[in-house]
Amino acid sequence: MERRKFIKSGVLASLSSLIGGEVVFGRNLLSGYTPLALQDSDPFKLFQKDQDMVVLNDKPWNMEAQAHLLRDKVTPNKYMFVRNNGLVPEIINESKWSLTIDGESVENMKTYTLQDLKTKFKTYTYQLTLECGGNGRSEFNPPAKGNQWTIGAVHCANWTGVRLKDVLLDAGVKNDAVYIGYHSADVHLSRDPNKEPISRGIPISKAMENEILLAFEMNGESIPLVHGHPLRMVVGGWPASTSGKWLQRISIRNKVHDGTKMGGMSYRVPCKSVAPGEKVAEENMCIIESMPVKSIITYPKTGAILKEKSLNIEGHAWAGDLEVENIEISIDFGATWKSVPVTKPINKLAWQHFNSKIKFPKAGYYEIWAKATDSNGISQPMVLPGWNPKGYLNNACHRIAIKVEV
Ligand SMILES: Nc1nc2c(c(=O)[nH]1)N[C@H]1C(S)=C(S)[C@@H](COP(=O)(O)O)O[C@H]1N2
Ligand SMILES: [Mo]
Repeated sequence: MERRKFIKSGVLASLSSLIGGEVVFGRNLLSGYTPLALQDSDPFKLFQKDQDMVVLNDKPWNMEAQAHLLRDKVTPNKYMFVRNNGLVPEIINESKWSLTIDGESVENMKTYTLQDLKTKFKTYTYQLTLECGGNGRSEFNPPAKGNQWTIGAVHCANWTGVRLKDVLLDAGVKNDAVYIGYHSADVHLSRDPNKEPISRGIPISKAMENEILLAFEMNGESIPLVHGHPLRMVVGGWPASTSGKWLQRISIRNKVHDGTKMGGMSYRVPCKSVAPGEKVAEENMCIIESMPVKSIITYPKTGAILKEKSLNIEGHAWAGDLEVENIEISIDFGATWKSVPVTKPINKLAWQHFNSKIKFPKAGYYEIWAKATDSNGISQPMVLPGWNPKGYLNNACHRIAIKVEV
């Protein structure tokens, strides 16, 4: 019998330092074997993303789309941005996965297996817009720290699951309930098991909306690992940081949830506008709720060269909890605007679409600007909206450049 060659202790020591911990059964490692932790981790392959997605960070993984990649009405996985605050959980046992409802304001603390959720409650599918609160951060000046998202941290997939409201009511919500907060299985960057990478939440009134889901499917399939497999909250219209991935526990709180990234500068903006670069005291920061009205031109791609004097311009628009009522397009740097039709959302909290023929008077360089207005009559600003320390809520008009060559 051929003798098996085990790894040498010197190699083992350097392996341990690479992995950042003891390889506990390292003496059993065969010499040719590369531990999974060190195997090639191409994020495009790993997460089944399109090669044109842009990686902003690898620890934790953060990746965004580009405007022209978001042309689909329902965003497919390969074009969905990824935002992680910590490390993706390594071991997920779907058959043992459970969700616990607890907190000061729960009537009866309860734990549900995935099977319980799927069989005890009615299932719904909604298309829901999730936009990272920091989408557009790269444009703020003075610059804000954090992932330098341009315009691609938004997606609108189909999510299938049970209503958060149905599960909360099944456990029982006391009269003094104010907020819910989520707890997840991802791992803090320090690997300290007592620290959560993120634990955010929403007021009880938002939690009771019909479209807020505890989802186990995305676009008709089980949720991909990086998007929260096997269970996640999906809160359309609010900063996507409220949509807890790898969901394990929801606390019904009798006060505003005080989990990681609920306080300080995280996902909060000055309650009153401040000058760019101004220091803001914590007590003057307010939690971001509904996201502002915004639109994106998805066709053509910026830099396109047209061989005709008219073209169908396509895009999407969304308005947090509200609806988009009007889309206007300008090809003369905002001097005149033309209203174009916008579809109704397929359900509440889903993005809406425009697709309209625009004529260009003659050959040359043009910019196409799009501006959406919500049902309260509030429009996107043409320039950057209010500066804030962490660079949230940039909903300035999207602009693309094209050349007409006939
Ligand atoms: N458990 C957990 N949930 C999370 C996060 C996270 O790091 N951990 N990131 C949040 C943030 S900030 C965003 S923008 C969205 C991103 O969702 P996606 O990666 O599915 O696009 O997930 C949210 N839910
Ligand atoms: Mo985010």
